[in-house]
Amino acid sequence: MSAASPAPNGKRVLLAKPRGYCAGVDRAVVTVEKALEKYGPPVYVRKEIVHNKHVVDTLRERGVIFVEETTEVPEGALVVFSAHGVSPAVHAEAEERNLRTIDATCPLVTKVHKEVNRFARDDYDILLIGHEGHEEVEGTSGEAPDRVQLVDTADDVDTVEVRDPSKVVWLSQTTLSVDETMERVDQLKERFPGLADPPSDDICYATSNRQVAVKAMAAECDLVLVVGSRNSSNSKRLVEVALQAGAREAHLVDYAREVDESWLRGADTVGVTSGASVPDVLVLELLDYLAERGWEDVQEVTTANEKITFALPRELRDGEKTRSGVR
Ligand code: 2E4
Ligand code: SF4
Repeated sequence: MSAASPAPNGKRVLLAKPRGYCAGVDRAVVTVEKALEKYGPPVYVRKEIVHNKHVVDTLRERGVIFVEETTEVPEGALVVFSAHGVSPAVHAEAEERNLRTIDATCPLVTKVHKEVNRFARDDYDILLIGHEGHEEVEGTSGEAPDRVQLVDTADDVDTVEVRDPSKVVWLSQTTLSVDETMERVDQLKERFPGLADPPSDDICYATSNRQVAVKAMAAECDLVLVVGSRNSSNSKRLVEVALQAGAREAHLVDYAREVDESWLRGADTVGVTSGASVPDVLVLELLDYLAERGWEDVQEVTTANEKITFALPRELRDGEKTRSGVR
C-alpha cells in the first residue's frame, strides 16, 4: 500500500470504497449460516441467497440445498427466502406445503413491497422501473400484480397504459443505475406529467454509494475490474457506470483467474471494485493477482463510510453480534 506518490513503474490500483458486502447481504448470508448451525443440514434456500457464485458454492458445500421453487422442498422442511424478496404467492405456497420458513429478504426490499401495497390500496397505477425477469422485480410486482406494470426499456415508457394519469406513481428495483433510472423517470414524466415520486429512494444506499465510488475514480482508470457474478444486477451496473464515467475499459469477473491478460496490456491505472454481494476475500485475491503482475501500489478512493447493519430475522436472533463467515 502506498501514499499518493506514483510507483516507479507507473502502475497503480485505485480501490473503491465502499465496495462489496452491504448490510442486506451480510444479514442474508448470516441467516443461512445460523440456520445451518441451529437446525443442521439440509437447509433449503429458494433461489440463490445472493447473486454470487462463491457465496452460493461455499454454502452448498456446508449443506445448503438451493432450489428454484418451494415445490422442490420436502413437506415440513426448512426453507430460507433469498435477499431479493418473494411475492405473497410464494409465502402462501410455502404455508400450504407446511414448510418452515425464514425470510432473508433485505429490509430495504421489504420497504419497496410496502410502498407497492400502500399505493395499490390507494388505487394508484404503479410503474415499477426494473429489469424484466429479475427475482426482486418478480417479488415486488407480486404484491399487487393487477396494479404494477414493469418499465424496463425506453420502449416500455411509450407502451405502458394507465387508468388515470393523475393517479400514477413510479417505484423501482433497489439495484439500478441511479442515472439511468432518472432518465427513465424524466421520460415517464413527459408522458405522465402528474407522475408521483416514491416517498423515499428505492435505489438503496449501498447501490448508490458503490456507483458514486466507482465514478470518482473511473476517469483516471485505463481499466476497471468489477468483482461480481453475471446475474448480479448491482455488480453489472458498476461496469456500465465505470464506462459512462470515463474508464477506458471495464469488465466483470467472478474470480481473479478470469482476468484476461490482454486487458492489462498498456494499462497503468487499474480501478478495482465489487458488487454488494461479493465477499472481500475475492477482491483481496484480485489485488494479489495484480501485485504479482506489477500493480503493487494500491490507493483506496473513499467516497463514503458505511455503518448500517440490520438485525437478523426474528427466528435467529440470540443477541450475539455476528459477521458472515463467507467474507
Ligand atoms: C437483494 C437486493 O439485485 P442484485 O442482482 O444486484 O442482487 P445481488 O445478490 O447481487 O446483491 C445483493 C442484493 C440482494 C441486492 N439487492
Ligand atoms: Fe439491501 Fe441494498 Fe444490499 Fe440490496 S443492495 S441487499 S437492497 S442493502
